[in-house]
This record gives sequence, structure tokens and C-alpha cells, in this order.
Amino acid sequence: MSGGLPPATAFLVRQGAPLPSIPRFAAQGELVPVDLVGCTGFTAAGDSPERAATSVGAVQVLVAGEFYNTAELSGTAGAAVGDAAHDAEVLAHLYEQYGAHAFRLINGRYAAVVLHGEDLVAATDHVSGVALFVSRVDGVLTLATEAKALFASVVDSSRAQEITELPRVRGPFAVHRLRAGTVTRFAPDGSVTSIDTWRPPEWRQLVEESEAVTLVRETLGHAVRRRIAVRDEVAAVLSGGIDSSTVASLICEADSALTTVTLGTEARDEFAEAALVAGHLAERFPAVSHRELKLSADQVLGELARTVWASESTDPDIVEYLLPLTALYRRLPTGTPSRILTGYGADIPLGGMHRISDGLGKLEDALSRDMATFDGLNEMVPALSMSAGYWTTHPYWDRDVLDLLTRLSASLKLRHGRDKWVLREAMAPSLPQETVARPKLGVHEGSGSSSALQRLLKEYGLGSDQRSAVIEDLYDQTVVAGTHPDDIDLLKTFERLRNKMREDHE
Ligand code: IOT
Ligand code: MG
Repeated sequence: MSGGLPPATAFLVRQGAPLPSIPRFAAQGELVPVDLVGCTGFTAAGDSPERAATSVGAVQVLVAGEFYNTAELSGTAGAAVGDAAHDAEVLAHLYEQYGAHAFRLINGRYAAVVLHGEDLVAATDHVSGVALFVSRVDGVLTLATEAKALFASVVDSSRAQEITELPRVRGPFAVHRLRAGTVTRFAPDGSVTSIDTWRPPEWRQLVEESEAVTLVRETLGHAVRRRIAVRDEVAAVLSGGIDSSTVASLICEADSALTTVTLGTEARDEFAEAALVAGHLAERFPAVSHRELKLSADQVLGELARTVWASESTDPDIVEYLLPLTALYRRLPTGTPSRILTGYGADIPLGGMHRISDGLGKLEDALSRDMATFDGLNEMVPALSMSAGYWTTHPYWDRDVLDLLTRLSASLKLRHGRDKWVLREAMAPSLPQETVARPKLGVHEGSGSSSALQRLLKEYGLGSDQRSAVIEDLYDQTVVAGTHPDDIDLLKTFERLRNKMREDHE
């Protein structure tokens, strides 16, 4: 990962048959033909996309994204894995030994396709950190990391076949999503079978306060270190809240140079809170540089179509969270390192989005619900930042971290009147007291993007329950019909929906 990006961050591959056109991904980068026998396809948008496809013996593999536990894997799986030059080769060697169970060993942020004998096997990591989609037309499978590339690859949609074993994504014909933490095998007779590779733990581990605090700090520190890997410079998107400040601090402790960037608008910003953290870190670690990016709330809102296009998400809350981040990635100052660590995802296993007053049972309800429903929301897909040329990675959703945080008892998350207590306590020695004690402010609140969207809806006479209609309409335009977000007129979209609503009422 010399330049900061994985070899490839997007691919499309089809069994045998030629593609009607070269795919277009939201992830930006040079397209390279996939070099696998019996397939056509392209990889894109990485440091060395040609390295994303490889074969070892009779096993051919294609990988987008990266693995984080190759050091541990070589200890378990032997010299061939240890000597592998890149992740695709690691997977090929693992697959030779373990078959589809290879995916149970890997901790990463990736989507992969394996061709072995007559079988095609497809998988994404434990949380679908890189999403993967599949279509079947006249029995021929096409797989891609972005659904839009599949919608564009089907010439005659009447021939698209339903794959009943897999969830379908929104659209006029069958395009399916591979499940998180699952390996799916497509046999030549059309049968589709899956094995689980990860499930959120349901049990709760009872550990002492101090042991929990140490575990959290060590596990997170390790996840951050393996996301830096080489001592290159990295960036962190910093709100000055406990989640991203923790990541920034652990990056510094791993001896990496760090650029922090904070977004604010005229409506609201967290500049003071973020500057406090960056200043505190810079006292101990001189290789910290901090930047503030100020946009208007309208500029942020102007990224709505791009956010939907890149994330392919239709969940209105998720799109609201991702909106300011999309705006930020797109306008990062030149010279920002191409590898960005974020604090995204911390609030899910730690219950940060829920009210303290609700108590432990309700907190567990919320945790179970969130851990059971994230798949398909696409909140961490790489296209979001790769559409601006940056690779993001999320230490809180590292497999080991997520596993640990989920199974810690709720009483460690909600304790002494504090939310996310165990994380705050773990970081108390490293961060300003004010940061450790800071209550949560969501990214959508801190940037004013929620209120800007509400304002626009109101202006067009649309209720806040119409958020979904707006987002689905943008999805249909960009993901299904393939219109580039720069060619979408957001106000016209609102106008059209207003007119449609009026007609429906008449
Ligand atoms: P929030 O936790 O506020 O932000 C997520 C990350 O975005 C932060 O950790 C930080 O790295 C970055 N960020 C936030 N604000 C700024 C800013 N002003 N400037 C620069 N970077 C910033 C929503 C949320 O509240 O985000 N995300 C939750 C919940 C996800 C819900 N998903 C689900 N239920 N499946 C989260 O856990 O991150
Ligand atoms: Mg957070």
C-alpha cells in the first residue's frame, strides 16, 4: 500500500461472456482489464489494480480492498501465505488450504471473488465494508462492487433472473446484494449456497472495569496500527468528539504523521472542539497538522445526489450522516494523505446514539437492533471517499474491535452516568478532559446538513417524511439510470416530487 490506497477498490467481473461496455464506478481511478481465465471484467481505482487479480494453482481470485491480519494469517497458514506479495495472493493460498472457509480467517475491508473448478465463490468482509452485488442474466453471473455498474451491464433487463437466495437491491430488475459476513457459492447448476463467516456476538463478556478499559485501548490501538501498516502519513477526519479524537490519538501513538481535517458550516461547526484535540496532540507529537474546512450548508446539501450515487444507500438517516463526509472528502485540501481513518461506526456497538436515561435493557435492545440491521445500508462503502480519490478505513469496525465492543456488557458502555464510558475511560490519559467528557453531537447536526435538508423540504412543501422519496428518486436517477450526479439538478428533483405529490392528492 505504498501510495496509501489498496491495489484496487472496485471491480466488475463477468463469467465468460463479453461486457457491453466498460464499467463506470463512483470510485475514481484507472481501469485495468481483469486477467483471469474464463472471465471478462475490470478492476479500478487503486494503487496497482493489476495486482487485485491473481491465480495460484487452480485457484483464481479477485480482491477489492485490503486485509488487516496478514501477519497473523502467515503464522496460521504457513510460509506460502507469509511470502505472498499482496492480499490477492494471500487469499489464493488460504483458499487452496481451507476452501471457502478461508474467509473465516480474514479480518479486512474487502470484497472478493474466487473461481475454483466449476464454482464461483463470492464474499465480503464481516460487515460488507466493501459491498458486493451480483446479477444473473441467461445463467451468466456478473459481480461488481457497485450496483450501478451492474445496472449498466445488463442490456436486456427482461432476461435478468431472480436469485431467490439473496436480497435484492432497489431497481426495476433483479440485482442482488451479497450478505455481510457470508461466503456464497454459485454452482454451475444454478444452485446458490452460503456459509457464515462472522455474526455479531449475542453473549456478553463480564470483565472488570480496568480489564475492559485495557482491552478496549489495546484492541483499538492494534486496529489503528494495522490500518497504517507502513509509517506513511495518514489523515483523520476529526470532529473533536471522543470517537474520532481516539483514532487521531492512537495514530500519533503509532508514530505516524497525521493530518486532521474538520468540516464546519455557517450553521454550525466543531472547530474549537477539534482544534483543542489537535493542539493537545501536537504538543506531544510534532508531526500533527490540523486543517479546518468551512463550507456553506447549501454546499453540503448540494452533495446529496453524489452521496446517494456513491453510497447507493436509500436509508435517509444514513444518507444524512454520509452527506457532510461526502462534501468533506470532495474538498480536502491538496496534499491531504490519500489514506484516511475515521471514527465512523463507534456509536453502533457502544450505543452512542441512544439516550442515557433509557437504561441498560433499552441500550441492549438498541445494540441488538443496530447490529442486526446494518447490512445493506452501505454506510462504509469505499466509493464514498474513492469518488474523490481517498481510501477511508474505520478502526471501530475492525473485526476484532467490533467483536469486543459488541460483547462487552452494556453496563460498561453506560456507567457512572456516562455514555460510551469504557471508551472515554480508556482514552482519559491521552486526551483533554473536556474531550473525554464531551457529549455526542452527530455529524449531521455538527455540520448543519440535517437542518439544511429540512429547510429545503419545507420550501417545496414536502414533509420530513418525504426525505425517503427524495433519496429514492436520486437513487433511481444515479444508480439505476446511470446519470452522473454532476448532471442532476437537485432543485428540479424537489420540484418534480412536489408536483407529483400535488397530483397524487388531487
Ligand atoms: P458521527 O459519530 O458524528 O461521525 C462519524 C465520524 O465522522 C466521526 O467519528 C468523524 O471521524 C467524522 N466526522 C464527524 N463530524 C465531523 C466533522 N465536523 N468534521 C470532520 N469529520 C467529522 C452517525 C453519526 O452520528 O456520526 N454515525 C454513527 C451511527 C451510524 C448509524 N448506523 C447504523 N445504525 N447502522 C456512527 O456510529 O458513526
Ligand atoms: Mg461517532
